[in-house]
Amino acid sequence: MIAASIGGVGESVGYDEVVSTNEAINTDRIRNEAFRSKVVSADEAAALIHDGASIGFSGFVGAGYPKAIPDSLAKHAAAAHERGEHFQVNVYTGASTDHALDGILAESEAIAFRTPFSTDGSLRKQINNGSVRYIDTHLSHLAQQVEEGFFDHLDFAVIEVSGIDEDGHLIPSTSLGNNKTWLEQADKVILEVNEWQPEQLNGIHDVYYSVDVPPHRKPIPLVGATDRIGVPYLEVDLDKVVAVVETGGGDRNTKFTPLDEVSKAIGDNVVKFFKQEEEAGRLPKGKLLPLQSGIGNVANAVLAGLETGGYKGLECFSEVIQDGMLGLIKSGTVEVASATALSLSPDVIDEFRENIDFYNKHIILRPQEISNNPELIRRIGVVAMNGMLEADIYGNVNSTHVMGTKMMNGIGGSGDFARNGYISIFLSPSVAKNGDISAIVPFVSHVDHTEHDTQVIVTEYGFADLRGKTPRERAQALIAIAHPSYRAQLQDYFDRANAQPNAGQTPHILPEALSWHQRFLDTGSMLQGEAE
Ligand code: 0RQ
Repeated sequence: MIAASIGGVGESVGYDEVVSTNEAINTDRIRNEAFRSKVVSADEAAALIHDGASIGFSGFVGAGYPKAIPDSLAKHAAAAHERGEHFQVNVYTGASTDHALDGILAESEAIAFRTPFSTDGSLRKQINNGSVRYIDTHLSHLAQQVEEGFFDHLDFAVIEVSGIDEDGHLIPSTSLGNNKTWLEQADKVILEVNEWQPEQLNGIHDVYYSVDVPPHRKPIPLVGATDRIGVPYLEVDLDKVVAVVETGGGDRNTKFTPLDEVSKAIGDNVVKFFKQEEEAGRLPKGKLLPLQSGIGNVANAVLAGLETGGYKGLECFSEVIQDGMLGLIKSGTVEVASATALSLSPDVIDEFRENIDFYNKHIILRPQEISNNPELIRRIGVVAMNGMLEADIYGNVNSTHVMGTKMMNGIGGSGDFARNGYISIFLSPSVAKNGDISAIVPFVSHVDHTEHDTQVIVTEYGFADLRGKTPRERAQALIAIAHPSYRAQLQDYFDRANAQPNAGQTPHILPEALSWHQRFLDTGSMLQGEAE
């Protein structure tokens, strides 16, 4: 067991023995008497939530989600169902949470509606069988759209914090996400004070409080990725706080798969592209522009690849800080990383905790309406790098729907960054499922990012620089980075499409455009068989 001191409380907690979140914990993190007087058990707090409630939960990519209330709520729902009563809630978050929130609520059939992003397998099944209403939303949009009344009014905010100070300010935990907006918009607030979260997180956050809705919106005064424009705490109206629960459970902390050859090659190709841009004077030499890196194994591998590129003092303006980024900060490759969540795997969480004073100087966590803000992404000139499921020969990208119909995770922040970035890069291994699926197809089966928003596509076979290219030129660049086993097939499709009379600006053979996906569904592979 690895034991480490939780700052400030002088106790030791083993990270591989996550404290049962429903056990009574008596923390000294609640330093305001008015809040302390509202402490109840998780079960008591969950019992306040009614059937049909719309709840804004904290949580972003496995970081900073409430650890105790979802479990109690799931039990509450299961008991109601046993009594033959209806009990379901509407779940709003920052982004994905953990099985301990999405999974157990889904398994108790307690979720009626979910937005904006989820990666949980149990919930994915319910989304795809239609039993959960899911709205896949740009992460920068949700806070403002809830404020503007595009969604249901929030009945509850259930927010994890790492402490409450003497003045009643909330010290956020490992993610800020939409917490500011949920606290402002919800009628009632339930707080979880989690003593597993390091107290030294105090000071790492930058919460900007003046984002109004139109017609009162003003420019956000952030001109560099490393600027601080807000306060390091969240505010809440004490009168709205109906319960405070003390918890001690750890974040999800997903383990990344070790770097394989394909991911490493993708990372190397991104660096080759950067070197080309530096040589051409389109990116500052040795410094680049602030980087955004998406979620997933490939995005993480690309960050690791930057180290070998010999860069020092880079800046990141991203949404999640994952393992790869922490390594870059440690080596000096990255000087400062701005994001909305800190989502680290067990392999590096101890490294973070042991050197938290160092990392706090190099990390800024912001609300996601700031980390993903189109105005800021455009102003700062962010280089966006996101994973994809597939791209078509003209550069349209599908990030969300497997075979055009089944939801994978959601668009997340990829659209916020791709549409507004200085350069927008999409990354993928050239094939999935042991070669049976090509990542480059004649026509994507679902469009998340149009050809107008994608500029560079990278596989292990190279990068396709689509800037300044016509659709026909883009097709040749993309076929060149497809997996060799699919290149002839793609070229054949393109040549025949192009040879048609009146082939148009963007040639397609319409009855064949989605035939690769149909072939996969019928035969288990996109590869053309002998018989065809
Ligand atoms: O499935 O694990 O069952 O084998 O998809 O694929 O190659 O490991 O790539 O982890 O980078 O994820 C698009 C899902 C890529 C991710 C996506 C299968 C493949 C594997 C994962 P297995 P890889 P990654 C910032 C930005 C949208 C949100 C986003 C994502 C699994 O990047 O969710 O960008 N992006 N947010 O086998 C069927 C295909 C496939 C396929 C891959 N064409 N068809 N399955 N897979 N390609 C962060 C936030 O927004 C919070």
